[in-house]
Amino acid sequence: DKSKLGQPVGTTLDRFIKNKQDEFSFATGELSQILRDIGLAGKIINREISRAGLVDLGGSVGEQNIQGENQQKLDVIANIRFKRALRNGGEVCAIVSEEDDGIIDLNNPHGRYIVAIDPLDGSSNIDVNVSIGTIFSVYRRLSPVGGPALREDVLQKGDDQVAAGYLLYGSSTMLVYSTGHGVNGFTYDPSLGEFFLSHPNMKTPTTGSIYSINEGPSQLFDDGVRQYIQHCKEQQLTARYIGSLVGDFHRNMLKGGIYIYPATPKAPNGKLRLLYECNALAYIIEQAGGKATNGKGTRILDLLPNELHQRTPFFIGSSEMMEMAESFNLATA
Ligand code: AHM
Ligand code: MG
Repeated sequence: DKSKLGQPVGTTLDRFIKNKQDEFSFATGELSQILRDIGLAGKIINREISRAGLVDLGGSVGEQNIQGENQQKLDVIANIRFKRALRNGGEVCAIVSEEDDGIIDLNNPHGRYIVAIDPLDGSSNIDVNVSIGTIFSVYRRLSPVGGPALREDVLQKGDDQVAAGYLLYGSSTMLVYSTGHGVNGFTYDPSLGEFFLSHPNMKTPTTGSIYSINEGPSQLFDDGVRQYIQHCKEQQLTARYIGSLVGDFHRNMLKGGIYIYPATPKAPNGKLRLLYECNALAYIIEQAGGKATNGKGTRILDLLPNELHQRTPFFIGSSEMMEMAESFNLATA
């Protein structure tokens, strides 16, 4: 039994990465090592999450991260686990994380890669047993090896990603990633402790019937966004919104749909963060045949960041739905 890629069913993540390393001759296997490190940390987080209701890991530690959000204990745990895995792997010199203010130097001055990560996204959903995720982007550093990573290393545009992906801790745990040669998805088998290739060469439908937006504050949205939502209703599309970006994104990518987190007067750049939320998913959706923009006609992957925790309005999904949405002049007040 063979998958579409010619990989035997039952291909583990490690085997798949190994095969790809041969195929694309990733210079030294460093990128492969990073993906394996992320997979390993993901397994550990998966274990912690699945016990969250049992061992009082849920709830807030009573501290806020630098963006004034309540940090969940699992946010902290996930942040530590990913940093440790990437430090020990040795290939990554610095990390940008949703949970840390500045650039995190991993004391790997010879590491040639940078990782931007949201270790646990949608963490307000932990206490209510709803899916959450990890989102990551990998960049090659620009500064010479041997010294510390610089701001220019971490402020690269999304087009410069060399790999990106996410883990979804859902009814199954999945790892989905791309190195710019299509998108592949792996499902975790907890009894074997392995990720297996389950979704080879993922493509998103060119159109679909799902729209995903938190419509509560719609009175604050620009006219174009409101009119597009009205259009979705007139078309009798299906509204689906978990409030966990990875879950909402993953569903829409598989089934066809559009996800929107627009700007409001209070949050003129929306809520979601360019470096470790939007860029990775934009890279994945483009690899899967879809589109991602800021609703002002600019591809997410073209945005040049100037701050680590910069936000952007976010429109992402099936190409025809994105084109329809963009035709509503989304940024017009
Ligand atoms: P977080 O990084 O603090 O978890 O916030 C990001 C989450 C996304 O997962 C989700 O898409 C969004 O916030 C939901 O926001 P809202 O509750 O405003 O709809
Ligand atoms: Mg987040």
